[in-house]
Amino acid sequence: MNPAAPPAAVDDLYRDVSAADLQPLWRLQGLLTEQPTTRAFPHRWPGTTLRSLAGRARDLVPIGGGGDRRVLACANPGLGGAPYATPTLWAAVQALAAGERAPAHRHTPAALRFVLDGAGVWTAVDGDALHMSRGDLVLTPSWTFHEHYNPGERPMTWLDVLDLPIVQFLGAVFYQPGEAAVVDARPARSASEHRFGGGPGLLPQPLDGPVPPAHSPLLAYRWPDTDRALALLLADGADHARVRFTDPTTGRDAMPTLRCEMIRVAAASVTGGSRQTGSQVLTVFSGEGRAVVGGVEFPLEQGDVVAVPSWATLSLSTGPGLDLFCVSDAPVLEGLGLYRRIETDD
Ligand code: 1HN
Repeated sequence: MNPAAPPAAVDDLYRDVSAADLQPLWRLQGLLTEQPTTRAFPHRWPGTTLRSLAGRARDLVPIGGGGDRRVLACANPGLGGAPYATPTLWAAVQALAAGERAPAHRHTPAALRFVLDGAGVWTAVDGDALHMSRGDLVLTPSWTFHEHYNPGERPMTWLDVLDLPIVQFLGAVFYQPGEAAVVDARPARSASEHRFGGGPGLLPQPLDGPVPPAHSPLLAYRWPDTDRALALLLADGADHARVRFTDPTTGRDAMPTLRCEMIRVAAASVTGGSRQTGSQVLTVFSGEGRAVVGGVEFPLEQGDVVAVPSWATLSLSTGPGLDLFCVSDAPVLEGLGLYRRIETDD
């Protein structure tokens, strides 16, 4: 700044700059930080609370409005009332009573379902009916029509994770209701699994389609397969094992925006810490233990949902053992050259 500048002229400058919808960088603080900063808090939504409130909503509130889904969204208290678990991830519990149907629609935000308990709901993805039971991961990729129906006798609740905040931020949300015609099929195996669920390392030939889809053609990952993979990895005495749900045709993440992994922490183990750019949502599938997230300690019980903000150190410990389903935005950061992960000793 010119030390000889008359103060009144400088005041005038700032007034005119502001009136012209401009901001001087030299007066802005905190734009470039040495390490990532985020408004999201480390946070835990207890499974007991999620189950009980989803059950009450199921009994009191009919399906309709709000995307035609009965969904309770995890709202991170650091995010100023936004219905987002982290700045990039939507996480929620969804409940469907016996005999109920959530009608077909499609949207550009991609979604996944992870079943924490029970069975009996079907999700049809572009008409392909996928049965959902405990421990299964079911994909509803971007712009695929999807509907849920529960022809069984029992209600079911599951976890939904979407990349909605990312797609919203990028100005790329499109939504379209589906046809009134409904899918009622209940095949033992979906078409996607008939073709791509054959087994480890076995790909049908020739692969379909001139343009590979941006997402995995396998739309369901079944718990017995996940469980077997984790058990094999832990058999050598490691303190934890981690598997990634991938597109069998490319080995890449199952969907372009969401990384899905299952972590098994062996009984009586403590994991080293890790931190990564981008945020994560953890869900306790089984077991119990403790998580330390950015210095905040949380007990972990079945059905808990935990938000892990960007660059927060995460470590896990357990007595009886712990299985965690973990979703992150890592493919987005990797695609942009912004992904960093370090393992720490604490
Ligand atoms: C949605 O379509 C579903 O299809 C669940 O089950 C949660 C949250 C926001 C926007 C759309 C579903 C959703 C959603």
